[in-house]
Amino acid sequence: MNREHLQQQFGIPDRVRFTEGRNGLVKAELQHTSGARAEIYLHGAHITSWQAAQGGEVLFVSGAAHFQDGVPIRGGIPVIFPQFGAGPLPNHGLARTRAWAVARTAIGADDAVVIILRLEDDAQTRALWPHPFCIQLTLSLGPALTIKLTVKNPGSAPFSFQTALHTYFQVADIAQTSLCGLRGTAFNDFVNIGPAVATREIVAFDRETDRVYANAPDRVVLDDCGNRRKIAIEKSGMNDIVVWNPWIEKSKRLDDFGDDEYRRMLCVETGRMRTPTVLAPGAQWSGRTMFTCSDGCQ
Ligand code: TA6
Repeated sequence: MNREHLQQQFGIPDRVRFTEGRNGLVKAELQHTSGARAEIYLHGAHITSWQAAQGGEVLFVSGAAHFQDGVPIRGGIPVIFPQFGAGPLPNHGLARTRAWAVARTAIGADDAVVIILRLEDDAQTRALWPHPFCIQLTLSLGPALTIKLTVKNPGSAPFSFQTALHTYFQVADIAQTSLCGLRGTAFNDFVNIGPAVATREIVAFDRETDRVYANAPDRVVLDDCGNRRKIAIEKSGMNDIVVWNPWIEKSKRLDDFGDDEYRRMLCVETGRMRTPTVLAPGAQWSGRTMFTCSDGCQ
C-alpha cells in the first residue's frame, strides 16, 4: 500500500501522518497531546525516533545508517525475530529487514496514539525459516513509549523463536552513563567470555560491553547524566536484557556506524534471547517494554 493510501486508511488528524522518510521509505509520524513524538518505518517496523514530552530525542540512529530494503537500520529499535545473534538465519533474524504492513491505528482509552504493524510468512521467509508465523508490533505513544510484541503460530507444528527489541539509546557521553538495577543478575559476557553475576547495582561503561542478563529484573534505569535525564526501562513477558556498546575497535569494523559514535549510544535490549520460546500450533506469546523519560540522574 503506498503512502497516499496509508494516509487515507490509517491517518489520524494531528496524531498519525504517513510521510516519505529516508531513501523514499514510508514512515508513520505519531504526535501525542503531551508533545511527545515518535516515528516508525514500515521497513522492519523500525522505530527511529522517540522524543519524550520533555527531554528531547531519546533514541540513537547512526549518521551512517542505511535506509534501504533488505538492510537493517543501525539504531532506533530493531525488531529481532526469530533468531537473536548469529545462527542459520542472517544475524538477528529476518524481521528487521522486511516490509511490514499497517494493521491498525487508533487513539487509546488513555489518549495514547497507537499503531499496529504486522509481518507474516511468505515464500521468501519460508525458504529461510520453514514455519508459518505472524508477528505484530503495537506502538503506543503517551507520556511514555510502550511497545508490545505478539508472536502467533498459525501452523500445525510447534516452532521455537527468540525475539528482542534491540533498543539504541542516545546518551550525551557514555562516560557519564550508567545502568542501575542489575545487581545479583547472572549474565553471559561475550567480550570476557564466560558466565558471571552482576555484583554492583550500578554498571558503568569504559570498554566494549556485550552481555546477556538472563531473567533480569523487570525494571532498570538508564542514567544519562550528561543530558541530566534518566530513562526507566520496564518489561513484562520479556525475561532477558542485553547491554551492548561496541567501543573503539568494533565501531571501526561496522560500516554503518561512525568510529566515535560509541561515545553517544548504549543498547539496552529487552526480549527472550537466552532461552528460545516454543510456541505450540495455534498458540501466541506477547511481551512488552515501556520507556519513561524523566529529569535528573541518580
Ligand atoms: O545485541 C548485541 C549484539 O548481538 C552484538 O553482539 C552485536 O552483534 C550487535 O548485536 C549488533 O548486531 P548487528 O547485526 O545489528 O550488527
